[in-house]
Amino acid sequence: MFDRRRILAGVGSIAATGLVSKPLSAAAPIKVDDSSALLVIDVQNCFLPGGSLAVKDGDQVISVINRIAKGFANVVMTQDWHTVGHISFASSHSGKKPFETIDLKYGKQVLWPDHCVQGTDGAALSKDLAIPQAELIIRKGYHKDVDSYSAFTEADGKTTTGLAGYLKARKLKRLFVAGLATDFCVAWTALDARKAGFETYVVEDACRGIDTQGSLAKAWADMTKAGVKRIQSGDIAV
Ligand code: VGL
Ligand code: ZN
Repeated sequence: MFDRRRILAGVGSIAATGLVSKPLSAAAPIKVDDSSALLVIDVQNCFLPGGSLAVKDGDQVISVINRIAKGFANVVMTQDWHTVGHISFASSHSGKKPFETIDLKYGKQVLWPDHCVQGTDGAALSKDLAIPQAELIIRKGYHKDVDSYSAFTEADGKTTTGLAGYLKARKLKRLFVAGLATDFCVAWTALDARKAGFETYVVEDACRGIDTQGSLAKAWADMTKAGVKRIQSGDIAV
């Protein structure tokens, strides 16, 4: 005869050790290591509430970014940095309005309100970012006739910003991307990071999107297809 009490007691002791207490679906926390870098994309006044190209709830990324940045020894920030009369501005094309598109030599270009003009307050990084250890600020979009959403490669698909070379020289291989806007500069940066062979995570709750003409859904579809990992800030081990 088996001893029912003993069997039940055994089950109880397994539960008490914690072996069965975690749901099987919980993913392991993602560890930040010496080869990891946080890329903080375009957290600039123009993209924040009150700015000329304000991203809805854009300011909400700041506390999330400040929190996760504490876990990174390596942080790179980017700044959209346009000339006066930049080709991406609707005001540079007669009869065109912001959010319309035009065909340029290098492809389709969404036209934007004037934003992030070099040296202006709108182009400044948010004063609420608290990431003193950031090592590099990379500026992009400074060629008047070419836009650059990506922190790696301009919209002509060939002119490089030098970021891939910097990261490789520093032996940084795993990139965590956060900032504004999910569907433009974050997505293009993440896609180029994959093309350059980096392991790439986009921290969704540390980003906000513009979402014009289906751009946000398309950006996530493109990123997923390219092997970008879509994570939340809470997935990163602290
Ligand atoms: C951005 C539109 C135009 C961005 C920059 O930072 O996502 N979007 N320029
Ligand atoms: Zn821009």
